[in-house]
Amino acid sequence: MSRSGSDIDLATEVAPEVVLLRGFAATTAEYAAAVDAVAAAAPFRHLQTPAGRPMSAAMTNCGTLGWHSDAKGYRYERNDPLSGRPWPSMPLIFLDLAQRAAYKVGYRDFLPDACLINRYAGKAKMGAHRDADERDFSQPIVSVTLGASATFLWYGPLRSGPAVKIRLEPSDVLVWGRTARRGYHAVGQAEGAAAGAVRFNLTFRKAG
Ligand SMILES: O=C(O)CCC(=O)C(=O)O
Ligand SMILES: [Mn+2]
Repeated sequence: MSRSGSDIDLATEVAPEVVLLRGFAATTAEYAAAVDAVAAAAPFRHLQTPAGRPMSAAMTNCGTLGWHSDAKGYRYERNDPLSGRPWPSMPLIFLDLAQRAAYKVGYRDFLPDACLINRYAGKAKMGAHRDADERDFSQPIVSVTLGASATFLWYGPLRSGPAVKIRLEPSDVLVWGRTARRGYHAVGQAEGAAAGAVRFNLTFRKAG
């Protein structure tokens, strides 16, 4: 990992090659407005797992590729299967945020082509998995929290066992790559979900 001394207080390596940039996505109202604009064109929906179960987090995408799941499996799609049209383009403020975060952690040429947007309301959460449907594992995952906080679990190379627990707050950005790129992780319910709080997560990837 390479980063400059001035970044030390902002960048915390919570596990090998998993770096938390606290408060990095500062202008959350602009990001929230961009999420709304994406969702107006490509609505949030509950995808089915390949086994036929609905996912509890609602999802949509922007960028040239969008993550999708149904009975045929996990994959990226160029068009939104709901509309048959291309996914909304990635807002420039998203691209800029993802590239600045990756650069801070030493990824100088991150050019994400996919941004999966997860919406966690009520009891929605995400079980242990790894992001493995992309072609280019030399590029990191840049993951942004908006709205409510939640506990993120980093398991690393094994799907179960002890996990590093990270409380992700709105504006926090988590970047993982290199030896951690295929690490297992999970996320709990949005804090305050019973009272209506909703968490959004932007997950930037180089998928194609
Ligand atoms: O919501 C999060 O913080 C993680 C989302 C995630 O791991 C994913 O979409 O693959
Ligand atoms: Mn993931």
